[in-house]
Amino acid sequence: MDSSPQNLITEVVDEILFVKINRPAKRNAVNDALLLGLEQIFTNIPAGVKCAIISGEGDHFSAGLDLSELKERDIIEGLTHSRMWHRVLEKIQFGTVPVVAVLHGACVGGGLEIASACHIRIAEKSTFYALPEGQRGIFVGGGASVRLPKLIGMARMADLMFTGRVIKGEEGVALGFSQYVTEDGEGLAKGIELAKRIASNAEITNYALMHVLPKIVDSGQSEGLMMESLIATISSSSPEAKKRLADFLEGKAKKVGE
Ligand code: 1HE
Repeated sequence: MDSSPQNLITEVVDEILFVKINRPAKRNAVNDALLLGLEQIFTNIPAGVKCAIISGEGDHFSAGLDLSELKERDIIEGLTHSRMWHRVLEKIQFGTVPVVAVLHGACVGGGLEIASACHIRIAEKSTFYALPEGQRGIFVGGGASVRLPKLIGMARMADLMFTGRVIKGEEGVALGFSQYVTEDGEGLAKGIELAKRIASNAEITNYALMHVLPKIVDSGQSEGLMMESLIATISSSSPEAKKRLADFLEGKAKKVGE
């Protein structure tokens, strides 16, 4: 669409926003313009959209930071650049709709950081994960050290960086990189299936999963338990929850697994 930021394609179909990273000649490497384009998209989710799906054009999800832009920076410029990544990825993680990442090919460095900021990851079998920062003599700067240990554990993240280890899609699902793995070419269909399910949830449930659960996980036990009680009470007192509970008791709602 013409209004999409440079190197990004967006399209809304029903309640789903499709976001495609579209820089295949550079393996979807993320330069500053592309990153700011993502910020623009995830700050302005169109009304009526209930879930987003992010994927990559070409043979790869993303080769990470555009290394050609990694020029000499002084300390303040370096900090500002890393904090820009943090700001944009927080727009994805703590935006208005859950985001499903559909991965294939390279999902490395900053590409893995983008995927980690999403709420569900689906990996096609061709996906491979790595943190080449270790080999490039730098450190992750887009939030991986906070988000990735929550998915795969600290030891595994350190292993990726110490050794340059590459994890493939099927192994990655067992290790926590993704929650789903599909045959090549089938990731988007799976993404749409999940996005439709997510879109059919009560809004308060999706809100709680996106905005409250991460705070509970980051907090101490007594604060976490109190936050859980608060959000449980708020959500169950909503008219939507009351209707859904009544529907179940009257045999009008789907059973678990249907
Ligand atoms: C790039 C980049 C990039 C490709 N920045 N230009 N990320 C990395 O260290 C990964 C670097 N990339 C690779 O290891 C490989 O490109 C791939 C394994 C992903 C794909 O290989 P392949 O054979 O399909 O492609 P290619 O021939 O390596 O690359 C095609 C073009 O894309 C080529 O440019 P050309 O002008 O010579 O055609 C590459 O230079 C270009 N390209 N990847 C710039 N990353 C917030 S901090 C995050 C820090 C990081 O993300 S560090 C990790 C960076």
